[in-house]
Amino acid sequence: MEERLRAVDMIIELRDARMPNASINPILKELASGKPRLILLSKSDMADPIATKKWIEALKNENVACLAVDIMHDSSCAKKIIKEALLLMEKKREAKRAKGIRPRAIRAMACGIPNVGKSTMINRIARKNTVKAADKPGVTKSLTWIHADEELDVLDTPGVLWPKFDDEKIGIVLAALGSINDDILNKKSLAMDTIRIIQNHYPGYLEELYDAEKDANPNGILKALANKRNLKKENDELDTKRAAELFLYELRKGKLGRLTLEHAQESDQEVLE
Ligand SMILES: Nc1nc2c(ncn2[C@@H]2O[C@H](COP(=O)(O)OP(=O)(O)OP(=O)(O)O)[C@@H](O)[C@H]2O)c(=O)[nH]1
Ligand SMILES: [Mg+2]
Repeated sequence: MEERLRAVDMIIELRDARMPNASINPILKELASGKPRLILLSKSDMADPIATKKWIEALKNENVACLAVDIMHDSSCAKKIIKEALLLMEKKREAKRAKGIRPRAIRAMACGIPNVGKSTMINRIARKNTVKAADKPGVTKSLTWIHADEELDVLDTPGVLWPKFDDEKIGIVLAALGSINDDILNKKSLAMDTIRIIQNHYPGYLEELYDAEKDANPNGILKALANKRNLKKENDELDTKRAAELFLYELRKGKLGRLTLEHAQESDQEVLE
């Protein structure tokens, strides 16, 4: 990717609107070496709209070009992305025009963690399914150029995760929203850690959703969910392991409502960019 960066005019960096901090690639800014960057907060249809608004405000305060997008349902989204990309490249394109050269299509590299929606975005701009996209991490395996629009070529790239071991919450949030292959994870403890995060940001929300006690702890929430959905073991005990799997599945699909796991004010402003 570093090698290919030399041949691109700009970067389209996708971050998940439900975890705009955990989905940052901290070295991308360096790698970009001054190239224009457009940050897209993807899957905004599943994120808390108030939290997304605050993230966009925080990014704009840092003078970063950014947009919250719902690539799945908003048909005007491709146009908005192309417009922002053209705006970012306008000076260079104008300089070409001044020399009598017709500017060629912008070459943009789509970057971001696995499963954030890079390939889906490219297909949406191209108005056809040119590259494979699916709801699991690691779908794109190679770098592919797509002539997505008359004015925009986009390089699809495989999602990249980088180690950020200093913050345990980042690992939890990435795993909770499906960016890490979860065959290797203990789902019950992941679900409980995630429930704790949601309880912090949205007090009472899960308790009400699952008819749990007001002061229920994460295990109590899983029990209430198991009870509500009648998930029981052979011995008739509540099956909190299956409840944990169901909880994670529904969270990732956005079925628990519009929830954001990381809020703007809690992250260090410096890392934002
Ligand atoms: N709800 C919703 N789902 C989206 C959005 N964008 C992408 N998706 C879904 O997210 C899943 C992953 O999309 P991909 O485009 O394959 O993600 P990717 O970033 O290319 O992933 P890798 O190639 O694995 O790195 C797919 O199931 C898409 O349908 C969005 O804006 N909203
Ligand atoms: Mg992909």
